[in-house]
Amino acid sequence: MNTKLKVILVGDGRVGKTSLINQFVKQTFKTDYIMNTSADKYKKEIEIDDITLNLEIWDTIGQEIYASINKIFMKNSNIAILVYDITSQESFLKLDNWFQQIIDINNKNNIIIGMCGNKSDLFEKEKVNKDDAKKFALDKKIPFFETSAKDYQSIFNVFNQLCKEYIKKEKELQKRIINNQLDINDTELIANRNNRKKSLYIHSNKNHNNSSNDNNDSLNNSNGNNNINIKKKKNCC
Ligand SMILES: Nc1nc2c(ncn2[C@@H]2O[C@H](COP(=O)(O)OP(=O)(O)O)[C@@H](O)[C@H]2O)c(=O)[nH]1
Ligand SMILES: [Mg+2]
Repeated sequence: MNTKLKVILVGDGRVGKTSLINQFVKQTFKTDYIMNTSADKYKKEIEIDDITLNLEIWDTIGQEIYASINKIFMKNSNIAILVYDITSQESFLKLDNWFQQIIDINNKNNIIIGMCGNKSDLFEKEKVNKDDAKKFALDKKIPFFETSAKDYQSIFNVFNQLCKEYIKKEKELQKRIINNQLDINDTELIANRNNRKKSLYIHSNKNHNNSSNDNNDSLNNSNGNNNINIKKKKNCC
């Protein structure tokens, strides 16, 4: 079973993607807002039914101007988490767009997608109708979670459930491999995995001389040439 998973969080700026990841990975929550200007990578192990999964969690940038960079990072994801802010109708209305981008870039049969209505602690300022959110999730056939980045358990539940779904799908795939019953989606998935391994190898060679750490990676642009620097802007835009 492939136990190294790429998980991606997408959604508009300020919905709480970075905060959710920080809570899940480091059990911390900060009230100040620091806008990412690049995608950041985090690592976390999660154990489910005696299986240890190594999650590589990618935090993307919600702002439109970074759309083309985000697309590079959305590729070959195993799990995608769509995030909106329950106090922002606009962030909810943009979910469809984020969903489409994920589907366009990945094989929709092989990616597990979940959706979070974040900032549930701010329920008094709630602007998004919960029934609309549930209907959206139902239409897209994805699970809906209410989260607060202040509450570890709420985000743990999201990762736990989506990883369980991943394991279930992987076991089904293993069965089809053993029984020689692979379909076209399976072969596409396996080819993508092999390509991903190759591109990760190339990427790590390119960055061999760069200083990097798990939480702060450098990346290539669509030409695969120029490195885009990681800078953090405080209270920007
Ligand atoms: N009250 C509350 N604030 C949150 C929550 N999640 C994020 N925030 C705040 O919302 C702002 C934007 O969060 P951030 O994680 O940077 O959003 P991102 O742009 O989607 O990564 C920050 O000031 C966070 O402290 C939450 O669940 N509850
Ligand atoms: Mg962020």
